[in-house]
Amino acid sequence: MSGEWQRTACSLCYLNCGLEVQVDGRKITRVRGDKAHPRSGGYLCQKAQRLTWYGDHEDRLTTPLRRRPDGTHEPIGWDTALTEIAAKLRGIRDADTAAGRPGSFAYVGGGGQGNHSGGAYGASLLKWMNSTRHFNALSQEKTGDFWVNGQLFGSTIVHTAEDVEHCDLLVVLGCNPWQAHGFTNARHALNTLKNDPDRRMIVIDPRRTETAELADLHLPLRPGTDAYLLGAILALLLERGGADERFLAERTEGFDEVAAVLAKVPVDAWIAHAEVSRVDVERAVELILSARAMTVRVELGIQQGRHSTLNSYLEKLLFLLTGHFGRRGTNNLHSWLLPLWGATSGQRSEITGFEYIGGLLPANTLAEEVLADHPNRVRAVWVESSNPANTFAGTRDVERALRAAELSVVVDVAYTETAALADYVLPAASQHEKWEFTLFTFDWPTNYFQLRRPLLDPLPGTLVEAEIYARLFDALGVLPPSDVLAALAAGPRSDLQAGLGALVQAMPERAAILPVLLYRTLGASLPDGAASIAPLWAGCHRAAKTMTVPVQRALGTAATGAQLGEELFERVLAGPTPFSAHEQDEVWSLLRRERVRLAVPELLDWLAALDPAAERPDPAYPFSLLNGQRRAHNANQILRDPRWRRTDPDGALRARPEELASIGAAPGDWVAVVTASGRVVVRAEADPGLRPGQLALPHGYGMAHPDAHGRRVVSGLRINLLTDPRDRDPIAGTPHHKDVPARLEPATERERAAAEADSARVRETVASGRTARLAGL
Ligand SMILES: Nc1nc2c(c(=O)[nH]1)N[C@H]1C(S)=C(S)[C@@H](COP(=O)(O)OP(=O)(O)OC[C@H]3O[C@@H](n4cnc5c(=O)[nH]c(N)nc54)[C@H](O)[C@@H]3O)O[C@H]1N2
Ligand SMILES: Nc1nc2c(c(=O)[nH]1)N[C@H]1C(S)=C(S)[C@@H](COP(=O)(O)OP(=O)(O)OC[C@H]3O[C@@H](n4cnc5c(=O)[nH]c(N)nc54)[C@H](O)[C@@H]3O)O[C@H]1N2
Ligand code: SF4
Ligand SMILES: [Mo]
Repeated sequence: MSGEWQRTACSLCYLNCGLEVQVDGRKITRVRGDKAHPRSGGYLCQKAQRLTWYGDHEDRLTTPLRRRPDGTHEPIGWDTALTEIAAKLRGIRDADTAAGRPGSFAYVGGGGQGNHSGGAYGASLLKWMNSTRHFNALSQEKTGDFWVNGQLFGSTIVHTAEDVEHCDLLVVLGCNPWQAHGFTNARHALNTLKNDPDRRMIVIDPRRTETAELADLHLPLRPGTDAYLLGAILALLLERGGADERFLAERTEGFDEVAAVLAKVPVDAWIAHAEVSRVDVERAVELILSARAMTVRVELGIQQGRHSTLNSYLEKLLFLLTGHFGRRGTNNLHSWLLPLWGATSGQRSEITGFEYIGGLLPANTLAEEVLADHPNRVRAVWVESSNPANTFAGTRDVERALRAAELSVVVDVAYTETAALADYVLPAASQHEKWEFTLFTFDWPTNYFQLRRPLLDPLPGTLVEAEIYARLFDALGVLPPSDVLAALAAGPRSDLQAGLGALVQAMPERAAILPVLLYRTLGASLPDGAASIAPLWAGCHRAAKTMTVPVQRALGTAATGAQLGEELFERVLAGPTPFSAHEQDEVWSLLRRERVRLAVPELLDWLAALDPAAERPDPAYPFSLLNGQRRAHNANQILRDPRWRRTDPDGALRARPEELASIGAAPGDWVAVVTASGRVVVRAEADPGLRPGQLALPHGYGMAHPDAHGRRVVSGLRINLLTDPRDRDPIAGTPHHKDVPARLEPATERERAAAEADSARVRETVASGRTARLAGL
C-alpha cells in the first residue's frame, strides 16, 4: 500500500517512539515521527530511518532448520520440526519427573526492544516443563536495580521512573542519553534543559560524553568508583543538612541506620579514589541542595559497573534522602498494564546459589547451569528473541553450553550466532508482520500503551510465536480438541473464564498454558487476526481491578468491574492509548510497604566495607574497557545487515590518541585488545573525550551476514569474547561490562591482514548495496 502512512512504533530501542511509515512490497520506504503519538509526539532519532533493514534482508529465516551431525543445518517442515522437538521435550520432562528433580529446561530471552507478544507463550512452555529457569537481557543489566527496589519498596515489580521534562536538576549517572536515549525525546529534552537558565544538569561519567558537553557540571570519575563518589556525595549532603526530614519522617523508615554508616565515610579519601576534584564535588552538592525538583537518570555505567547493586542503592538514596521523590519533576514510581518481570520469592539456583530476582536467573550463569556436573543441571536450552552467543558474557562458555545441552532450540527472525549452534531453528514472523506491543512504558502519572498492527503479511515460511507454541502444545497433546476450543471462541466472553477453568480441571497441566488457551479461544474472536495478543485481555482486566479509578480517568468512563476491563481492552486494540491516569499523590498506592525501607543491611555492610586499597588495578591489564558503548550506528543485535550503517562499518575501538601512540599506532590502524578472557583485533579511532586509561568498544556488532558473494562475513567484533561471566555482581550476578580490565597491543602482521580482508568484504557489501542469499546453510 504505497503512499499511505501507517501508524507503528520503532523497535530499535526501548523508547519505542511512535512512527508513521510507508510500505512498498516488503520494504518500509518512508519513515516519519508520529506527531499524534501521546509519548513521543513526532520525535525520532537517526536510527529509525533505517528500520527497514531489520526485517527486510536476505538473511531472514524462512523455514525450520535441523542441525546435521557435521554442524550444518538442513531445512525441514514445520510438522517434522515440532513433532521431533515435542518428543524431546516430553522425554526431558518425564526424566525430570522420574528423577524427582526440578525441571531442567531453560528459557532464554522472551522479548526484545519492541516485541513482547511471544513472551507469555514461551513462559507457558517454561512452566509446563516444570521449570523456573529464565534468563534474559534484564538479568545482565537491571536485576540489581530490581533487587534494591524489592528491599526499598516491597516488591521487585515496583520500579522507578524519572521526570526529566519537569525537573530543575537532572543528574545523569552512568548513561549517555544523547546516544542511548533511555527517556522520552532525549536529545530534545537535553537541549531544552541546556537552554533554560533556571535548570541544571550534572553528568557523572568517566568520558566527556555528548551529554556531558551539555552539562553544567561533569564529574569524570575513574571507572568503577561510583560507589565511592556517591557515598562521599551522600555523606556531604547529610553534613550540610540536605536530608529532607519531613519527607523522611512521613514516608520512610531506617534513616538513622543509613545516616550512621554515611557519617563514617572518609569523604576525602573516597573522592581521591574516584579521582575527581573536591571543588567539583562541592559544586555538585550545592546544586543538589538548591534543587527544587531533582531527577536522577541512570543506566549501564553504574548497573554494569563495579559494585552494581550497591550503586543502584546509593543512586536511590540520593533522591530518597533528599526528598526528591514522589513529586512532579522528581523520581517516581509508575504503573503497569502487565509487568515485564516478576516478584522475587527468595528462590535460589541450586547450582550457582544466585537468587531469582524478578523471576530471573543471571544471564551470566546460563553456561554454568548447563555445564555443571550436577544432577539438576540444565538439559534443554530454548532461546527466543535473544542472541546470547553474542550478548551474554563469555561467548566461548555460552557456545560450549549450547552444544552441551541435550536439546537447543532458537526462535528468531534471523540466522543468528546462537541459531547457528542450535539443534533446531524456528523462523518467526517479524515485528512488522504481526501484532506486537511493548511493555517498556515507564510513565508517570499518566501511562500509555501501544499495540501495533502488522504492516506486512508474514514472510512465507514463518509463523507468529503464538502459533509456534500452540502447534507445539498440540504436538505435545496438551491442547484440547479444536472443536472444544472453537465452541468457547464462539461463545460470549463472559463465559470464557469458566470455560477455561473446566479445560484445566480436565487436565491440570493445562494450568501452565493459559495464554495458549486464550490465544486459541478469545484470540480467534478478535478482529483483524489480532489473536496473538489475547493475553493482554487478562492484563486489562487485572488493571481495571487493581487500578480502577486511574483506569476510569484514563478512559473517561464510569464503568466498573468486568465492563471496565472490556472497555480498556477495546481501547488498547484501537491504538496508542493512556491506560492509567493517577493523581500525583496516588504514587504511594503503588508502594508495596507502608513506608520506604531505607536501611538495607546487606548494602550498608557492603558500603561500610568499601576499601580503595582493595581495588588496585592489575598491572597486566591497566586499561578500563567500556565494552559495549552505545553509538549512532548500533542497535543491539536487531539490525544484522551491515548495509544499515552509514558510518563505522568496522565498529572501531576508541582510545585516546596519545594512548594509541604509546603502542606505535595511529587512528585507522588495526590494534589488539587483550583481556584475561580473550584477544581481539579491531580498527582504532581517536576519542580525546575518553578518560585517560579508558578504552571503548561498541555494542551491537559481531553479527554474521551474507556478503555480496553469498559468503558469511562478521561485521565488527563479538565483544563478549573479551568478558568473563564470573566477573559479576555478588548479589545480582550482573556483569561488569563497563569496566573490563584490558591492555592494548599492536596487532601482528597476520592479524592485520585477516582483519583487513574481512573489513574489505563488509565495506564492499555496504558499498554495493546488495548482499546475496546464501546458497546453503
Ligand atoms: N544507539 C543505541 N542506543 C541504545 C542501544 C543501542 O544498542 N544503541 N541499546 C539500548 C539498551 S538495551 C540499553 S540497556 C541502553 C544503555 O544505555 P547507556 O547505559 O546510556 O549506554 P552505554 O553506552 O552502554 O553506557 C553508558 C555510559 O556509561 C559510562 N561509564 C562507563 N564506566 C562507568 C563508570 O564506572 N561509572 C559511570 N558513572 N559511568 C560509566 C560510559 O562512559 C557511557 O557513557 O541503551 C539503549 N539505547
Ligand atoms: N559486553 C556487553 N554485552 C552486552 C551489553 C553491553 O553493553 N556489553 N549490553 C547488554 C544489554 S543492555 C542488552 S539489552 C543485551 C541485548 O541482547 P539480547 O537480549 O540478545 O537482545 P538483542 O540484541 O536485542 O537481540 C534480539 C534478537 O531477537 C531477534 N528478534 C527480533 N525480532 C524478533 C521477533 O519478532 N521474534 C523473535 N523470535 N526474535 C526476534 C533478533 O533477530 C535478535 O537475534 O545485550 C547485553 N550484552
Ligand atoms: S530513540 Fe529509540 S525508539 Fe526512538 S527512534 Fe531512536 S531508536 Fe527508535
Ligand atoms: Mo539493555
